[in-house]
Amino acid sequence: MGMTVAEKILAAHLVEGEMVKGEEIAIRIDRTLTQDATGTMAYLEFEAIGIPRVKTESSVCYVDHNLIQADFKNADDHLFLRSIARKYGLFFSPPGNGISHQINLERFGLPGKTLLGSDSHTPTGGGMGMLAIGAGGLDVAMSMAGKPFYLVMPKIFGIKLTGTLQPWVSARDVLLELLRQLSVKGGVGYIMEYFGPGVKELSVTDRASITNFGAELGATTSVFPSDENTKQFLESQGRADGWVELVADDDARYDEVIEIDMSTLEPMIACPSSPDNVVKVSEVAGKPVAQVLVGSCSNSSLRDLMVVAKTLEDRKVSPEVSFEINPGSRQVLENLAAGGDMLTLIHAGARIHQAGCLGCIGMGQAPPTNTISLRTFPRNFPARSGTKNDQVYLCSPEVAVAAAVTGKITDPRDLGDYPSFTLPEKYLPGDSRIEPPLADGSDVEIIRGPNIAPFPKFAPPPETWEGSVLLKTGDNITTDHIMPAGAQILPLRSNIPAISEFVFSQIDTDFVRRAKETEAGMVVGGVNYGQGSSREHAALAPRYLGVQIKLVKSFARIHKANLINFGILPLTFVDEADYDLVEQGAKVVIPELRKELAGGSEIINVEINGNTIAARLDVSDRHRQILLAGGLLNWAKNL
Ligand code: MIC
Ligand code: SF4
Repeated sequence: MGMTVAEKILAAHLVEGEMVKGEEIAIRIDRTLTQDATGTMAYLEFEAIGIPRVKTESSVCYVDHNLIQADFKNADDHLFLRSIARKYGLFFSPPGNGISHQINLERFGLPGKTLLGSDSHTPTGGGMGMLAIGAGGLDVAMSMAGKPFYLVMPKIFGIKLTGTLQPWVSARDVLLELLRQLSVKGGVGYIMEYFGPGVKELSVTDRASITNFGAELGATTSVFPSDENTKQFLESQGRADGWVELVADDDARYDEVIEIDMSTLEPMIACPSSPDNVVKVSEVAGKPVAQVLVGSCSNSSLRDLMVVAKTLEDRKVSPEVSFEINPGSRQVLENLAAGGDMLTLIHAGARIHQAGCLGCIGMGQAPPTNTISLRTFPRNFPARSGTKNDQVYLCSPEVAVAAAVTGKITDPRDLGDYPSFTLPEKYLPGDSRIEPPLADGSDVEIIRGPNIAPFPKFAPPPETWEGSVLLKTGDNITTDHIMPAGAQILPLRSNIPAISEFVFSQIDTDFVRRAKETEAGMVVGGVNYGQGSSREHAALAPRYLGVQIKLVKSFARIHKANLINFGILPLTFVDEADYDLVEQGAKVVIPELRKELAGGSEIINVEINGNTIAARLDVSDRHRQILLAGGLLNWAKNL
């Protein structure tokens, strides 16, 4: 039987298991990436594994998230990460160089390779035919140590693209439409694979916008074929020698198929406060806007900023709007400047920031109270912007610039003719600050600032587990709810005792006090629990506070993997109606937990205030051993 692109890459990297959908497989990881906010912990874990040099084909350590240096913490972390890169044989991309995913496309990514990144938007690399997967830092650390990556063999969701995007409609609208149809959990358990005649209408950076934003579907990853457009993109980057063609076989089978006729798409927008709350722009047009941000790993390529600049050539930004540009990379900045478009942006009234994540993760750029902020970012989860009760809308660069000009949400087609522009045949590489690995880093001293705390140790679970329900949450809880980010909390990412003070602080300010007073805790949730980022701090910090069990209706993939890595039992309700029976504060007993784990029982009886309910433990045998050991690091040490 024929194979899809994703299946071909998986087959070429398979080291354990069989490619049967739903079964656990292990694949070889060619490359890794980390960013600073997850990277500090990933490297503390890598150090704990005790390997002298990374064993991957190439690994890159980026600094792109924690760019505000309000005190020593972020600045110290930057030095720590550079010293790690130098010691252990990694490339280092310093602050100001840009967002990991954009630079991966430009300078590192190659079709057919596997990439594991400690960031949920790693699938951006799928735009150039990589199998690029987001994971927790510990999984990335294991890959750097040469270990395979374990995952449940996903199903393949085929997205057949037909037609051509109309003027003022762009790649972002393709994914907004998919989010509208499928929701933030529609991709769970799938790789989204794009095929059909419409594929050739999209450039690599357009495709990357789509695979990037595909993380919001909950998918394992998303991938496009590698074709002539991929070759041309690599040529423009001076890297054509790494190109290989990679297309699905004619008789490839998809588990599901949706067709998107791109000719029929209109400009779309995701309303507050979920990426799947999507409507046509025309339905919300006219609402006044205070802030418009163009940037993030979804939409900050040269193409995106050129559309914006060309639209502004004979226009000015409305005085009611703070219009801000966060370029994706130094390469984007250099080429924008070389082509003269930077002057257009400055002249029209844009605020130009350094290349990086910035307001996308609440590192500055918080919007004013009770105002609308339009962003070309992938996430608008509540308060992620740094402002309580924020009203963040997600849209394309075209919709963003239209609002910047008019001061209100505007269908960009009302602006008239779509600007024409051509991208450079050869990009200025913009990579002069990227430091290649040292041939021998054994003499390099690791620089550790006072904020870098040692990695906490966790005990294995007891024979019989006793504790209480510390918190009951609803559906679609994000990792931003569990472990918020932002300028105040992000600098604590390398200090688990300090960051744990903020667990669930957005939804329950008393949680930490209760957790500290309780020896062992359980958290209860609804569907798609833990969606969003790959941050393992959303498992690690609650674990530090004593959360040892999560009982929910369903989990998001990366969060579930992170829970297991830190020894938290990921249970789901067998009968979802039992969710209603569980109350916060209830006493919980799981009799003979260790025996149940070791014996392989899939159904675990949980006694809640004396009533027994059935919970499912859907994990592999390897996971059971990890849970019995109290987490992956404990388990790996016993090997
Ligand atoms: C995000 O977009 O939520 C982040 C911040 O990039 C996270 C990583 C993190 O929390 O450090 C992600 O996407 O994984
Ligand atoms: Fe950075 Fe935002 Fe992309 Fe996360 S989604 S990597 S915070 S730009």
